Parts: sequence; structure tokens; C-alpha cells
Amino acid sequence: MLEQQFQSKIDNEIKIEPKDWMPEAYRKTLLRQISQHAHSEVVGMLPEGNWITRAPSLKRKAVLLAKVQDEAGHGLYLYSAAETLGFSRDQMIHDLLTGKAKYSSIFNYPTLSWSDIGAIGWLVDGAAIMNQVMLCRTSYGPYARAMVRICKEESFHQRQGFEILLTLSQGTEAQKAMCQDSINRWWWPSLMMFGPKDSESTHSDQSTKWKIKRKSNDQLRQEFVDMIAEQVKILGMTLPDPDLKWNESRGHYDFGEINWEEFWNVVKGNGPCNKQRLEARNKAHEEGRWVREAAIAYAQKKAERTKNQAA
Ligand code: BYC
Repeated sequence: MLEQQFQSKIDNEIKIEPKDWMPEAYRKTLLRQISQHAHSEVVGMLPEGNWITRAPSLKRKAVLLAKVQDEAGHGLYLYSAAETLGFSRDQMIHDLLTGKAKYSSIFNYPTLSWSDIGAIGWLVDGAAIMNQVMLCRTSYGPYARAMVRICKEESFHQRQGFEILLTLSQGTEAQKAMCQDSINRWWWPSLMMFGPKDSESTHSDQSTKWKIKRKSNDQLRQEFVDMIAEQVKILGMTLPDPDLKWNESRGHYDFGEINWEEFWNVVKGNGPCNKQRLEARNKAHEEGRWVREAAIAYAQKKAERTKNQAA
């Protein structure tokens, strides 16, 4: 009965809110996805943060700093949304730091040059938006509302990335080569962000029935390829895929096979930077311990003072 009422709400596009009854598996699926998403935002600060001091001008530094701060904010909205499902932020962070929780595969690749920051904005944030626009209509209220704000900021991120690459693509031969090299290295990992093929995706069927997901991994990946294959022409660059070709009958671009072995390797913790990323997060957590302790001590003191004044 409860299950039927729940599904009929979903079917009628009524959002599920924290205090509503929900099947345990729905709660768990959301918690998994939202916490992984939050972790991705937080770990995602690392490859870009690496370039804040080396950005080529004061303006570029300020813009990149603002973008990285936005990602921290996204992590916080998402941890808050996940907490409404009854799991504490401390537990989620513990799972990230111990390597139990996943985060997006893309952040296990290194940022080797300034143009990588452009490629991340254009391709990585571009892929993220494709997925997140759909999530603005996800069935769980707190997640959907967090996504609306995140998407607004992500579209600024994508434009700043494209603008970095556009500038480089109109620069010297060395700058053009740097731009092409970044596109070559980030293209395939960006396609992997959408997850395994639909036929290999364990959660898709159920998540679609619950309208957590509204488009499949392959559908979103195709929309992304169609968008980027056009935008790359403006840059005068190419995508590193000899099989990329417009298919008139499908009305979409065909593209080559993703290296799934590489994808699963990265997901399982064996990507180029997995170890480094977890070490950096653990170090930051330790170094921030005194701030957390001071904040707790201050809050306790304040609460005591308020209690004494009231007495
Ligand atoms: N990386 O059944 P499937 C950003 C896992 S950050 C790692 O299709 P699902 C940004 C998946 O978790 C934006 N793991 O799963 C930040 C599952 O394993 P578990 C990040 C992946 O959940 C800073 C297994 O593979 N966006 O924008 O139905 C700077 C089977 O997959 C990946 C989000 O997090 C992957 N790429 O669909 C710049 C969006 N793909 O959990 C930018 C929210 C799959 O059973 N998440 N796996 O152990 C989602 O929309 C969905 O979770 C996914 C996967 C589409 C990613």
C-alpha cells in the first residue's frame, strides 16, 4: 500500500520529501548517488586548485579561484541534501577518506598544462551539466533543488573553460598545440563520466522507474558528443576519434568505442591519480581538524552562555 502510494506520487511528478515514506532501497540509492556526487565536487577541486597560483594572469587567477570555490559550495549543498536521508556528513566524509565511497572517475586524471583548465571547464563541466540538467527534475526534492542552483553556476564554468581554449586556439602555434593536446587527453575520460553502457549499468533500470534518473547513461553521452562535435569546430580543433562522423539516418554523431577497461580500472582505484587524490583529501582533513574543534568549542560556549542568560 505504502509502496503503491509512493510510486503513484512519482508517476504524478510529486516530489518526495525527507519526511515522506520511501522504500529503503530508494533511500539507499539516493544516498549513494548524492554522496558520490558531493565527493566528486570536493575531489574535483584538486586538479583545478593545482593551477590557481599558476594561472597566467590576475584575472584568470580570480576566475579560477571563484570556480573552485563554487565547487566547494556544490559539495556542501549536496552533503546537506544527502544528510536529509539520515546519514551524517561525518560518516560520508569518513567513507570518502577511507576509499570506501566512490567519486567521479574524471578527477583521477592529472592537469598537466594551463589549457587543461580550459578543457576541464569545457568538457568536464559540460558533461556534468548534461547530466545535472536532468537531475533538476529528479524525484527527490532536496536533490532537485540543489541541482537548480548548481546548474546555474556550472554553465558559467563551462563558458570560462571554452573561453580559455578559444583564446589559446587563436594564439601562437605552441598555444594551439597545447589546446589540442588537452582536448586529446580529456575527451575520452569525459565520455566515461556518464558511466557504463546502459547494458552494463546496474542501477539504471530501477533509478529510471523512480525517476531519480530521467535519461540513460548512453542517451546523455550521445547528447554530449553531438554538442561537443559542433563546438570543437569553433575552436578549429579536432576530437581524437577517427570514428566520429555525422550519421544522417540517426540524426546523431557516431563515435568510437570507449576503453572500458581503463574506465573500470580508474573506478576501482587504479587510475593515474587516485592515490594522490585520497592522500590530498586526508591531509586537508587532518589540517582542518583544529578549525572544526575550535568551531565546536565556540558553539558550545555560546550555547552555555545563552542558557545561563536565560536562567
Ligand atoms: N566514476 O549503474 P551505474 C563536477 C559507478 S562533479 C566513478 O550506471 P548510476 C565537477 C556507479 O557509481 C559531477 N564511478 O550507476 C566538480 C556504480 O557503482 P556503485 C559529478 C562511476 O549511479 C569539480 C557503477 O559504476 N556528477 O561536475 O545509475 C570540478 C555502475 O554504474 C562512474 C555526478 O556525480 C564514474 N564516472 O549512474 C569540475 C552526477 N559512472 O555505486 C566539475 C550524479 C558509474 O554501485 N551521478 N560509476 O558502487 C549520476 O548521475 C550517476 O551516479 C552516474 C552513474 C550517471 C554517474
